[in-house]
Amino acid sequence: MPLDSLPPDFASILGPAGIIADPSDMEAYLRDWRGLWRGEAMAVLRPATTEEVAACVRLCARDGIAIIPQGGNTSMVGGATPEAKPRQVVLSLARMNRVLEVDTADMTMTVEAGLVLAHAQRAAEEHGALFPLSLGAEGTAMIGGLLSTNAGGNTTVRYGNARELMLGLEVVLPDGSVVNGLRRLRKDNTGYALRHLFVGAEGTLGIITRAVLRIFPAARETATALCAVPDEDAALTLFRRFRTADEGAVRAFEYMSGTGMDLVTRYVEGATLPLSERAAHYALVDLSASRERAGLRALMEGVLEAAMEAGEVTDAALAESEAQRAAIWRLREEHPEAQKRAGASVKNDVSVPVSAVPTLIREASEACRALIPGARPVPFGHMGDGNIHMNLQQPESMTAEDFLARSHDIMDTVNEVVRRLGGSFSAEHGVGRLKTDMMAGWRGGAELAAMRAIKAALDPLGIMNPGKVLPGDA
Ligand code: FAD
Ligand code: 2HG
Ligand code: ZN
Repeated sequence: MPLDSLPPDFASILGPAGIIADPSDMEAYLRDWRGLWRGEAMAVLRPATTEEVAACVRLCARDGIAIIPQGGNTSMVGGATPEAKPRQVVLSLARMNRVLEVDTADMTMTVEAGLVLAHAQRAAEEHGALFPLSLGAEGTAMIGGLLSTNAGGNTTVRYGNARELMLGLEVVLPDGSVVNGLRRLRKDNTGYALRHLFVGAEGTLGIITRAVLRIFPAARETATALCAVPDEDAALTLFRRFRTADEGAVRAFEYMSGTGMDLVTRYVEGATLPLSERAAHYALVDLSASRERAGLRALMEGVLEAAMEAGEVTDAALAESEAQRAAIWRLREEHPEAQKRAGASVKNDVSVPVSAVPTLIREASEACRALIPGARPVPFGHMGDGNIHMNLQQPESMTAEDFLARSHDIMDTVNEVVRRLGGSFSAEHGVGRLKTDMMAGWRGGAELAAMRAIKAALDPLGIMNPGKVLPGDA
């Protein structure tokens, strides 16, 4: 497919450092993390300021060039990958990566959209504070991408999703005008809360360029345990025990299956199980407190002892050092990488009411095994939020191509269970290009019509991330 050439005005705005046009240098921007999609672009634009972003967007609007905003390109749903079309650019925020201010009086942090999450965490730490968003891709994912997908991750149970961590946004709209909403107010009821429109919009309504984020007091005490549990119900009962004992102390509560843990210990170098025996189910409990002598170790031991007496926990390893804590977390965080190394997999990032998680895992696993004999369910994730990655690993006897050809059947099969349990087909990864065909069935009628009206009002030319989120929005 011949690509159109980039009009020369872009070079005069961005200079040589701001444009990648060499095909081999562009390659990493054209492919997604999962290796499922590859698209085309006339160029990758790398603006360094909001003014440069706005000027680029104005040129794109003038010339009818579609824009695919990109942060760390870790999307699980192909949201940041261009399609195979002749007239589009990837707009990377990577050069806009500064921490502009950390304010420990207001407990806010103002940053540019291309700041990598791990760097945001470190900046908060350097000021004795905490930016709590935490997920496996934190070394690559950027604040603009995290806000645009309303990312969840491991600490949602305590601190909420990315949306709850955002107070203000600066956004370049599809006509190149700039909404300067970089306010740091806890209360601000002044008409439509426009900032929330862009959180979770996956780049279809505008480009986030800067954000004011909430920060929190740093953790002064932590307690972390990996527990072997007999079944999914026991894992949920354990979560309830901790919540009842001290809801404020639970920083994360994650579920993992024996199958997933086997993949991690097999495919990830140095990952070893700190328990004497393999189990069919595991729970990772992470407690933290901002005060010293919070008694988290006693809380952990007390709850685990009671759970063991009740037969809900069969074995547990408590982290005795920061290194052991990191090693336990690694067993959880490496699930996506281990699945990738183990062959083809189909992901189902779904949510149900927390009480329905055990039923979801059991029924969806059973339905998937019946659909594709030999396929291995690898459910894991954020049990405390009702968000399970109900993933399926290819059978050893099947080729990756044959297995992936069944992706939509598999997703439909899982989603049937999810629908019955009152859940959602996308909990934290978004819709991207992977799930647009599910929107009409799940969010049809007035809800989808309202979304289309918002899209048409803000982006009448349809240049912002076409083909993503809304069905038929090419
Ligand atoms: P990208 O992938 O670059 O983009 C994501 C979407 O946002 C795209 O639609 C893109 O067009 C849009 N976008 C990017 N930047 C902007 C901007 N500045 N303005 C407007 N739109 C923009 N997700 C979770 O929620 N929880 C997890 O626990 C989690 N764990 C993960 C673990 C691994 C190993 C990996 C690879 C991914 C994981 N993800 C998780 C998914 C992914 O990291 C998140 O969706 C993340 O928010 C994407 O950030 P990014 O900077 O990579 O965005
Ligand atoms: C996680 O929780 C991510 O690790 C990725 O959301 C989930 O690989 C997945 O399906
Ligand atoms: Zn997740």
